[in-house]
Amino acid sequence: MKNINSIVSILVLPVVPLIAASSTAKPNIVLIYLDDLGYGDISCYGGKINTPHIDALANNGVRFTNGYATSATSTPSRYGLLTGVYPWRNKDAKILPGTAPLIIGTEQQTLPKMLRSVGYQTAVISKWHLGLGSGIVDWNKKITPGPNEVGFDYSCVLAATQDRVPTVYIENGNVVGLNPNDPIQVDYDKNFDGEPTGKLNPEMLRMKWHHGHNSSIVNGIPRIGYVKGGKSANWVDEDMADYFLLKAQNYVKEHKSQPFFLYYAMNQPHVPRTPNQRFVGKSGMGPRGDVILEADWCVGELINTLKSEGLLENTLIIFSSDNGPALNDGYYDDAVEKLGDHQPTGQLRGGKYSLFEGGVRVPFFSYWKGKIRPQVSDALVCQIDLLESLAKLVGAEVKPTDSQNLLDVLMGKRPKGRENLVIEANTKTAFRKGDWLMIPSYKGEAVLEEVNIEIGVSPEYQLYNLKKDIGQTTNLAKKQPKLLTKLMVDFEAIRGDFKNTEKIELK
Ligand code: NG6
Ligand code: CA
Repeated sequence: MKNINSIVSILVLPVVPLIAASSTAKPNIVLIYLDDLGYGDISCYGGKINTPHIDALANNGVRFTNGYATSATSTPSRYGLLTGVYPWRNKDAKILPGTAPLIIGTEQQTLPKMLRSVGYQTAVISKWHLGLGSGIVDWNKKITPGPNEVGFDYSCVLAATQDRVPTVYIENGNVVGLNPNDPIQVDYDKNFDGEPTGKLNPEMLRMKWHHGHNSSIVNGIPRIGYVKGGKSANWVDEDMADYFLLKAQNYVKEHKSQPFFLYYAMNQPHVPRTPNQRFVGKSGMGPRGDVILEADWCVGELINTLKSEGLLENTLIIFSSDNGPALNDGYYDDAVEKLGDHQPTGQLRGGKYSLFEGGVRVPFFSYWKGKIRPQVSDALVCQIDLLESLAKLVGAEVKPTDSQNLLDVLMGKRPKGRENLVIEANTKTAFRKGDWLMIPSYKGEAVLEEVNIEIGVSPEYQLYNLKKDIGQTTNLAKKQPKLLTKLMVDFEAIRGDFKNTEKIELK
């Protein structure tokens, strides 16, 4: 027996490393991307909201302290994430209405297409917000082009945001649960005759609007944009997290035979914050805190699925958020009143919509069980870098974009990231180089009044040393004119001629 065993092991042993090598070359990739989650919103980044499932990944992976979205709002950030191109290069990459056409060209290079070129199966689940169709969309027919035409084999998404119509799930281009006898129509300019609105029918509301959000009412929640019909297809807001989680879990279970890329674009804690009953009141911070708990639970459940399917060791997980936090983003939901001493941006200045750090510096970490050594990294990394970095990982070819190969940084093997980065907020741009952040002179309001966020706009040039002054309290532009000039030159070499818009657009 002994002899047979040793013969077997001699025969088997050399085969094992070969199998391991080929299965790790193309790991599954899960990109978990939250909506408006701030740098300080989760406990692993110092937040007062307890997020054990997210923390377990962050604390066992490379947790970046200088991880950036490209922009301070959703559409541009997502554009950068999926194309590797700075969003300010595309004039259409700004907060889109639910009826906007697709802003990624169907010929354009994308992250999912790159992965598909080397055999990956690809899926996007939850928030899209990059436009659908190529003009006027008939929501009762197959909606195309959309995610499936820019690289995703499978898509199950909301068109724009939870606060925008249409309030329906769209799976592979088709509205889910639509009754042909009750066709759906959507318009962002004018209401349909006889349809109630948040503005005119406050008695129908179970959530009050603070600014904007006073058009059509769905499930007692006033939204942005007008809709008529399609009632059977309306989502139940409180079930959305469970709905998308189940889709993500099923996707994993059904696609484990070949490497997959799952872009799980969760919509928490964007408005309207509608936690499932299981999470209501659990954070003590009102719905905003509760939906962060809900998101954390979803992450834990997805990890459990990866574990039970035996996939965790062969899955690279990247976690981030599309932009910084806003407390009052248009509804009265106690986000400000119940905040206590939780700091959604950590110590960062500004927030969503802002060129200050609170707008663009976000939670960002990579986790790969058994492959990545736990560490905190202060390397400068940006979501646009995923295109080049993941291409390097899987051995795919990519055409040059603004993306940089930071694979070793994501894997925790190199401490140094990018040299510089252009950040964007509502078409205005600023420049980070090393520890310095330079914001050019801009006309316009310094504070986005309704949301009560400083957006970083000032007629004065601004220069901050982020290493010494993370809260951007001391403008050193006048003290360091030479450095300012040098940064301006470097910035313009990348940015070229930049626009100076007068007022932030919210619509
Ligand atoms: C703004 C909305 C805000 C939010 C944001 C998009 C108003 C007044 N405000 O226009 O509530 O929906 O757009 O957020 O309508 S993002 O995270 O998708 O960029
Ligand atoms: Ca967002």
